[in-house]
Amino acid sequence: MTTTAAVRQTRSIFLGGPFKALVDTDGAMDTRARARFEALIEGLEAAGYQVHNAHRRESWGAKFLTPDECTRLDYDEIAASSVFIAFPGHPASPGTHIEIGWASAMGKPIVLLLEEGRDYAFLVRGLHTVADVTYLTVGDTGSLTADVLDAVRRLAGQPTEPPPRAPDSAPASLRPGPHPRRAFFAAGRGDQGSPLPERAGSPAVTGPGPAQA
Ligand code: 5HM
Repeated sequence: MTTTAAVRQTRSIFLGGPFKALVDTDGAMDTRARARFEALIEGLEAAGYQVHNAHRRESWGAKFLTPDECTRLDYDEIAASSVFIAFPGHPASPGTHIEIGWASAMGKPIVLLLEEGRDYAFLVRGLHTVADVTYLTVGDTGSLTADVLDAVRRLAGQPTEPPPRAPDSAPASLRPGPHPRRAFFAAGRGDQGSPLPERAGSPAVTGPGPAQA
């Protein structure tokens, strides 16, 4: 079995988002953004998914790779992943927008994590017209990891060695649901997010929100 095949079998996920602008001159990443990435990585790995993430790989900014090194690695890891997840960022993350373009061109299912009340590029808002995109809103409710897991389970299926199944009494947001792929979920509102019609409309991201990861 090739390495790439092995990676695919474990249901690998690529997690992207703003990086360079969040690292200070001492090589330390913004603590709030780092914690958000760490929580997502921990949740995905606990559920049995392999997670590719440059922020962790590059020691949260303390050990940046060169542009030639990280570009090739990110491209190959996205190609080997079952699902691509990213914070497009506000302000927009240049590297993440390139990765979103790669992932959509590769035909990967995409989960975009959007901040309430922020404006995003037309091509991010309209990406669902040409790619399989699930938009999730990032809120302060702490349900982001559960919402992401829910989306990933629908898009990638269960990992090869799944963890013990959640009991039927578990909250719906922790169990695979029948949501349409291009649904828009509001964090904290669980299954009550407004579904988007296929190939019509943009994610409505309104209201005040905290700074983007
Ligand atoms: O432009 P920005 O740094 O925000 O781009 C972030 C995205 O580029 C991340 O999703 C990460 O996968 C990738 N990246 C990387 O792999 C970015 C940088 C620094 O720009 C890096 N390694 N050193």
